[in-house]
Amino acid sequence: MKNLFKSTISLFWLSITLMATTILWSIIENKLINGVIDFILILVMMVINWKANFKLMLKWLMFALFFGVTITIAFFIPRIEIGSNKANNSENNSQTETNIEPTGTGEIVVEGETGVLTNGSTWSYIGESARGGEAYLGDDKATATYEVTAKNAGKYNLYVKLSDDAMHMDGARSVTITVNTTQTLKYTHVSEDTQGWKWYKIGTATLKAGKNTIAFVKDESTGAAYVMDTFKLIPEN
Ligand SMILES: [Ca+2]
Repeated sequence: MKNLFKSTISLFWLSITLMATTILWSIIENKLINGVIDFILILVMMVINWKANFKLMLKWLMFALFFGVTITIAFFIPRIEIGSNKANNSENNSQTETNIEPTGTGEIVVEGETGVLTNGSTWSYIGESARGGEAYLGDDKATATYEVTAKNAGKYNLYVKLSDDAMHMDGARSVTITVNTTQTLKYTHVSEDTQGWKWYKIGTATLKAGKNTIAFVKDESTGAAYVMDTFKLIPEN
């Protein structure tokens, strides 16, 4: 009986760990429905585990609920704040979207995963996901910085390749883009299901010959991230 109790305790902790991990994962990946389903499934699993001892089951269930609610309050609720759709006052901005990959002579192609991440405390990374190599900026002021070498000085059209799932408010994935710290462009998020990746034209960036620094800065901490596979700079003329 004592051994049975011990193995029940182990199962309990396994369930708790699974529940916490899957819920956290679902929050990070913005898959809220998965989180809810996982939570219910694990509760069901726990009910089956403890069906022989309802009193014990209820006790652990209460604890599990407490644990789940604590995680929700601590991590989830602060993250569903509504992203505001800030006014776009940059004269260089001319945001449009396109389903076809833009190309042009002398284009500079930069992969999202080649950037350097700063201020990405919890909800940001630069690296691989199931979608491929990307920059994923969730935190307020999370920044992906890229060194871009241009052969010629001049005006370039900036295009970004992004992923969205239409699950979040407009503005939740917005970023501010700085070029050589002097120019500012803006990606203003409008929620949609991109069904994979989609290209957006952001506006005009003026590059100098040689090294340039381009930084993408998340506008605020929201329940959604700016997810960028690639960006391109195509000479205007
Ligand atoms: Ca990529």
